[in-house]
Amino acid sequence: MSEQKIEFYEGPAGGWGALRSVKNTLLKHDIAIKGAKTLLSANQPDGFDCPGCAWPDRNHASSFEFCENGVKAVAAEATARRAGPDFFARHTVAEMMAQSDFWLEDQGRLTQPMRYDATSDRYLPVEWTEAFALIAQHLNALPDPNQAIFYTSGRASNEAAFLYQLFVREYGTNNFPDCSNMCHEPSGSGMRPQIGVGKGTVTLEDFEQADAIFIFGQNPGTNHPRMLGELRAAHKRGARIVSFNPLRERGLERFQDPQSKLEMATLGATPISTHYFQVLPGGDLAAVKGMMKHVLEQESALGGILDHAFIAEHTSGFEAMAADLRAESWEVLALESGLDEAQMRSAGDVYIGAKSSIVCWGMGITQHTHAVATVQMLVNLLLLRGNLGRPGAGACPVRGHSNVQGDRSMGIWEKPPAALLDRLQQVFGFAPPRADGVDTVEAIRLMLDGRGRVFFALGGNFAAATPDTDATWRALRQCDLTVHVTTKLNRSHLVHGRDALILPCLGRTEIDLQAAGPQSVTVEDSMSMVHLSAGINPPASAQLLSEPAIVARLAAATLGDSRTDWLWLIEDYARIRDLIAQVFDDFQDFNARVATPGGFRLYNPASERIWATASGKASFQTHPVPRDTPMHRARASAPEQIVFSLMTTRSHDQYNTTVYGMDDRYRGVFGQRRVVFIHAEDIRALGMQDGDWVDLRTVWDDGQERRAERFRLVAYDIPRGNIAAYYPETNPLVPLSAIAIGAGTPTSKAVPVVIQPHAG
Ligand SMILES: Nc1nc2c(c(=O)[nH]1)N[C@H]1C(S)=C(S)[C@@H](COP(=O)(O)OP(=O)(O)OC[C@H]3O[C@@H](n4cnc5c(=O)[nH]c(N)nc54)[C@H](O)[C@@H]3O)O[C@H]1N2
Ligand SMILES: Nc1nc2c(c(=O)[nH]1)N[C@H]1C(S)=C(S)[C@@H](COP(=O)(O)OP(=O)(O)OC[C@H]3O[C@@H](n4cnc5c(=O)[nH]c(N)nc54)[C@H](O)[C@@H]3O)O[C@H]1N2
Ligand SMILES: [Mo]
Repeated sequence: MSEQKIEFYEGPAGGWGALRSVKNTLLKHDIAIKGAKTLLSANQPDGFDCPGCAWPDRNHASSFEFCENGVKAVAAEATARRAGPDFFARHTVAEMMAQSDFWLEDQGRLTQPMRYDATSDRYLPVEWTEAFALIAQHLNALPDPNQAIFYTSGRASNEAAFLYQLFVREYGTNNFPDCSNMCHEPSGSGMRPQIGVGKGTVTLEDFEQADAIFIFGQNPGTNHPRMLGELRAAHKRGARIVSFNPLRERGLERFQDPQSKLEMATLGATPISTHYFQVLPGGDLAAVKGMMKHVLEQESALGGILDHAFIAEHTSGFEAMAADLRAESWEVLALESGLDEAQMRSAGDVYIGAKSSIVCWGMGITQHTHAVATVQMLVNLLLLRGNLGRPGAGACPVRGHSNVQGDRSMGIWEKPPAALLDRLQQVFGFAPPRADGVDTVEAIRLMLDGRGRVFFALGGNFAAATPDTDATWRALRQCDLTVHVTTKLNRSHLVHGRDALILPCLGRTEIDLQAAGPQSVTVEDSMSMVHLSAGINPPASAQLLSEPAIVARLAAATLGDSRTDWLWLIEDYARIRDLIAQVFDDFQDFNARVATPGGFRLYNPASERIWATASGKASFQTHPVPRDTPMHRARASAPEQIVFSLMTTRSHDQYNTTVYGMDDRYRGVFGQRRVVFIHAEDIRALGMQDGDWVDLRTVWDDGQERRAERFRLVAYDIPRGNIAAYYPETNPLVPLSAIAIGAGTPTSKAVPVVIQPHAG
């Protein structure tokens, strides 16, 4: 582990720093020799889909695309370390609770099913059959199936996700909270009514043709490193790249491509952003309104800027939005966005000057109170110049987990469309539950109220990823049974119900052998490309089951009179894909189409200018600039203190709740994670010094105390009144009731907090 220090990072993103980090990662996991083969098989036509992010791959056939954080994700799974029964015999749950998230993950792959034993406070080995019987017994004892909750993290394959939603609906509930609820839910909620699809409309080819690429609230250098390759190429051919981010993220500034011999040899780098706007957190809606106001003013002055034909033929709501923009004051827009009028106008000029524009966004947009409205404002911007459904243009919500989009396509959705339920009924001959289920935050409430009794998780780390840690832990501990299908040990296994199971599964990198031979699964990336993934490594332990097998065996154990032959289905996953094709029209001929090299792209009506909306048109959506958010209210409620807006974010050495290491190289943080990035003037205003230890306390209106303790102040280039710190350490500060309007997403990018000297 590196020494604790804060040191400005001079280098570009990528480059030799990335190569060094890869070497250390491989050494640590002891996979230096066989690791190379594993790594080279990531994102290859006959290899496995990288378990890192959801950014698509070029043709799925090009040479290995270098990605430092992809290597970390693969190595974390392919590690030689094991946490077997001997490990659990050595540690009580209480002892493991005292360890860090980093330590838990670092114990390596789990090897066999384990059941909690209260007498010894230990997990003890259990047979698979016994484990399934225990779950079935709990599920069948519930008076109402809606007392069971079935969480999904976005790594589950299409096949696993499809079987899972089928089993759970046949069991009788739509309680499907998933990681998407905490992630891109507002993107779907905003786009579906507006343009008729809840997914991005662009492909990688569009990135080759765009004249301008706008990036809102996203840190690709860390979270989607392969996206930098596209941005670098775009920059080199003269495209404008415009970033909106409160922090100057290194990956958005400049990039040294490890695949470019010239850049590596000369220590050269390609700049990424041509324009960089340090917008205030939550200020994007105002900033985009400013851009659009400028566009309309220029249209009046010069003409020829709006795509009138497109607006007339394809959209509704333009006049109302134009009137709203004309009435908007530049003072309010500047105050709320943190950008001055000239900056908003210059961003607008880039938009006007580009024939084709792409708008990308990430968690800096979705994890806010007005996330849905902000997403719709980004789409409004595109609509003004017909930047949808033509080459080089479109909307690009950049998804997180490698198959989070596919899981939703497969029906992992707590608010299933009636058409899906009708089809399930028709194909499988049971009556699916019709009432909506709970999302992630509602699931926590259900357990807190005692109405949620069984919690089952297909992957993920619910206890650490969700908000309001104290409440969430109380909720989980009240359950009769908690079950986690997982590859590695994490916090959620330790914050358990009265009965508890850990069920270890195969990872993507591993060979999945079933009766008909080695199986492939399928995944869908952020651009709706569906392709095969097949593991190449021997399983980490002979006792692991695949996720589809776990779901099928659980279904067989639980459902007495199911017409589905669950165990037959998992003998050959092509049989599961045939069922998927029967349920979803977009997956017609699934087996044949996915067998073609590179797979296929799902039909996306908006990218063909077909609007699957109620009116048959795309719509401009008018929204006021938010001036009464919880942040505004918290500041007004405590005028005697500085109430900061805290954004919780990812370091370069983590994958969500999985902490790979203690460095955040591009932000200059080494050997530690408990830091708070804060403006130097704000440190002075607090009467403190750079490096002081502080506690954070949430300012919320429900009378509950929420604290997170012992963070070190780090002077940083961040707008005044705002701070940033890492998740999951800061999740105790995020109130359960702090959610995005119309999407339920925790607003983890704007938590009102005060800073106090560390007590003790
Ligand atoms: N290596 C690695 N890869 C990952 C992940 C990981 O943890 N590690 N996680 C995966 C997942 S599930 C996801 S969802 C994605 C997440 O990828 P991102 O969407 O990049 O998520 P964050 O790291 O939270 O970064 C959010 C960015 O938004 C900025 N920001 C915060 N608030 C605002 C705001 O109000 N406005 C604007 N304009 N910017 C703001 C922050 O400064 C930061 O740069 O990455 C995926 N890929
Ligand atoms: N404060 C704050 N909170 C956030 C966020 C934030 O920015 N700020 N981001 C939110 C976002 S965008 C997301 S997506 C969620 C993430 O929420 P989750 O998806 O629940 O969390 P992860 O940390 O990605 O889950 C990691 C765990 O998945 C398990 N795992 C890994 N690979 C596999 C596999 O192949 N199969 C199975 N079954 N298990 C596997 C491992 O046990 C690992 O510990 O967190 C959200 N929470
Ligand atoms: Mo995510």
